[in-house]
Amino acid sequence: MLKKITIALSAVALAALAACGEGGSGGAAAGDDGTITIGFAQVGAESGWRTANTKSIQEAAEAAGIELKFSDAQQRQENQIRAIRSYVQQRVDVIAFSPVVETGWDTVLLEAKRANIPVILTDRAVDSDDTSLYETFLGSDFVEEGRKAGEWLVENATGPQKVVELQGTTGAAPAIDRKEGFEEVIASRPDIEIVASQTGDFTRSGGKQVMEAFLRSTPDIDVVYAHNDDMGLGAIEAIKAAGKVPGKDIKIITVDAVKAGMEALAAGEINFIVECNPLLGEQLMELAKKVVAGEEVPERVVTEETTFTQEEAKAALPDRQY
Ligand code: GZL
Repeated sequence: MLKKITIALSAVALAALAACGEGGSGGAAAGDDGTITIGFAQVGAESGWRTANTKSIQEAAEAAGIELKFSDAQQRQENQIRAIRSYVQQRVDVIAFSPVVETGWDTVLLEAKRANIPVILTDRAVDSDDTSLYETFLGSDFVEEGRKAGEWLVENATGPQKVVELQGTTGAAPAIDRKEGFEEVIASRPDIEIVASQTGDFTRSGGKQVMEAFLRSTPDIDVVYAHNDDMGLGAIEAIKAAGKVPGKDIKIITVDAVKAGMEALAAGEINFIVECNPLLGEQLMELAKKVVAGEEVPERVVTEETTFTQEEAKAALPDRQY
């Protein structure tokens, strides 16, 4: 009898120890030789911004001596979830990802938490009530980016404006927030109206296809507000094919400020670009080191960024890193 009770108590003790080790606070342990391994689940390769963001992360990991496991989800949430699960199984020291959409992450992030693997959000946020599921969120203020786009239009629009909007990926934080910020500002001008709005999924081809449809269905478009440069560049193709002059017959406002967008801005085919900085790699690696070491990190790290007019683009282009 005593032996059975002893075995039972030992099992309980072991279970308690295991439970304590899971989801406990404090940093994960780095590899035996001190090397940190980070698992990064990237959205995809949908835009010039994403390409620059991936390059920044890969280069920063190498410079920091951090081992990077990297996956490209091709803009599909199920692929990102699968990648995060694989990083948990591989017992990486820290997981980072850019959530393709805001919702549907709690289950897999709880699995990482129970495995005592800290998670860092980069670029895009998740919409979850449980902020204990991640250590910090490093990325832009997309609502402010939308406000900046709206402010340029309000300041430069003399008279009524019919606006068509090329939204980013449905459900993605930048798409939701850039729309919110833009609408918040143009609400001050009843003569500025969004007459059509549809997702182009942050891709050049998506922006072109949607703009072709807008040009067929919506007469007298004055302005295109594209949630990223790539969709704006697609819209330029469609506008030219329709025999109109982009930047003149139809004004174009975009977000990102990647090289191709800045070149179109300097050439007068885009009128204004709100910068969204993709160079998050160095900050991410510094945060990863702190998190693995169990050090405190800010709940939110907002990236610095600016805006560009056509003249400012001409001056800035020679020094642009992306
Ligand atoms: C914004 C980022 C967006 C870019 C797009 O931080 O998530 O995704 O604006 C990219 O170019 O596809």
